[in-house]
Amino acid sequence: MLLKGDIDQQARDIIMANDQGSYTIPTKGLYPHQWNWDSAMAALGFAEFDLPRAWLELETLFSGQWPNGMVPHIIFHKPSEDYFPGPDVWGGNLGSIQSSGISQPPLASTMARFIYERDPVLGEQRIKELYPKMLAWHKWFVSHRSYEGAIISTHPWESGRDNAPDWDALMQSIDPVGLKPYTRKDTSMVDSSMRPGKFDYDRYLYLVSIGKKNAWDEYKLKELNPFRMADPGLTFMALRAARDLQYIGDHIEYDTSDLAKDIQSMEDGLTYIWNEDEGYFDARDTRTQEFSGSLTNASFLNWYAGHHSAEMLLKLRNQLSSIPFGIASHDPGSSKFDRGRYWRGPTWAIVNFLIGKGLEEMGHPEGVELRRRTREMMLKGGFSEYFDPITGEPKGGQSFTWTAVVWLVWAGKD
Ligand code: 9WN
Repeated sequence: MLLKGDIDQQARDIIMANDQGSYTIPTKGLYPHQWNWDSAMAALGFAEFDLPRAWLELETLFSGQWPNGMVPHIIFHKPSEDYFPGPDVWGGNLGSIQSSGISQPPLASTMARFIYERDPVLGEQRIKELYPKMLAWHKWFVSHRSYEGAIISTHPWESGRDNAPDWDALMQSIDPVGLKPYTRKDTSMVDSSMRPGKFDYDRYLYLVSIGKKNAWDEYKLKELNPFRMADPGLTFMALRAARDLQYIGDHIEYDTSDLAKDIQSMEDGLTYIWNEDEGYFDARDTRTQEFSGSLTNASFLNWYAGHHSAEMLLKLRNQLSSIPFGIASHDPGSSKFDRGRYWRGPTWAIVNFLIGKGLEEMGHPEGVELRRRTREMMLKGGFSEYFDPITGEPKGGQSFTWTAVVWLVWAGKD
C-alpha cells in the first residue's frame, strides 16, 4: 500500500517533470506549452515546496501579457510539433511572446494571494510588481468581456470548458465557411471518444480565423465574433479574482477604490446568469438572451466567488447523493451527459478543488465531503486529466500538473 508521503512525492515529481524552468506545461505530449489557468495552479503547487519558483511561474505567465491587458490562454515559449493549433494559426503576435488570441479563467490573482499569504515578507516585492499587471488583466475583463455585469466567453476554449454542452446551441448556429483542411494532434495521443468531435473543432478553428483576420481587435470582434456567451465559470472566477485583488491591494497599500465598483457590478451580473426556470446558474447567449439549460460543475462555483445560494446547495447535495465521485462537468440527469467525454460529464479535480474550497470557506461541510471523494478518486485513479464520475476511472492525459497540485494543496490534506 502506498503511504501518503509516497503519494505527495509522486505529485511533486509530476510537477517537477512538467517544469520547463520558468513555466510548467500541463502534461507532456498533449499540451507542450504554458496554459493560463493550469499555470496559475502550478504556481500554487510550487508554493508547497519552493516559494520563489511559485512566483516565477506567475511572472512568466504575465510576461505573455498583451498591451491591452489580456493574458493569453496559451503562451508559446518554444516551438512544438505536438500541439495543434500552433502560433501560425492564431497569429496572436500582439504580445512580446507568441500566443493564442483569447484568454482563460483568471485564477492567477487568487493563487497569487494564496502564495503571498504563505510568506508576505518574501512575497512583498514580487506581488508589488505583479499587482499592476493583474489589475490590467482584470480591467481587460471588465472592458472587453463584461455583459450586464456577467463575464462572457468569446470562444469555447476561453471558458476552459471546451466542449461543454453550454455552447451546443450556439455552435449549431455557426457555419464554418471557408475553413481550410487541418490535422489534429490531440486524437493521436488520447482516445477520440474522450475528446471533442470534428463538429466542435471545425468551429473552434473557424472562430480563431475570425480573430486572426481582425488582428484580435476587441472592438471589431465585439461585432464580428458570433460567440459571446455569458459564462458562470468565468463570472465566478473573475469575481473571486477581483475580491482577491482588492485584498492584496489593501495589504500592499495600493489604491483599490475602483475595484469595489467592479465587484458590485459582477455581483449584479449574477442575476443575468441565474436561470430562474431551472433554478441554477447557467450560461446565456448575450445575442439571443437564451439560457443554455446546462447544470455544470461551473454552476457550482458560486461559493468560490463568495456567493451563498440555498438553491445551489440543494442541487449540490442532490448530486453528491447520486454520483460517487466529485462533481460532474455536466448534469448526470441530462440526456447530454457523457461520462467519458471531456467537459460533457467527467469530473475534474481542479474544478472540484475550486468548488470545495469555496464551500469550506463559507462553512459548508459538503466541501470536506467533496475533498474526501476527490482524494478517493485520486487514490484509485492517480493524476489524470479528468475522471469518470461514476467509476472514478482515470481519463484523458496522464501525469497532469494541476491534478497533482490539487492533491498537494487540498485533496491529500487531512
Ligand atoms: C485548449 C490544458 C487545457 C486546459 C483546458 C482544457 C484543455 C485545450 C485543448 O486543456 O484545453 O485550450 O486543446 O483541449 O479544456 O481547460 O486549460 O490543460
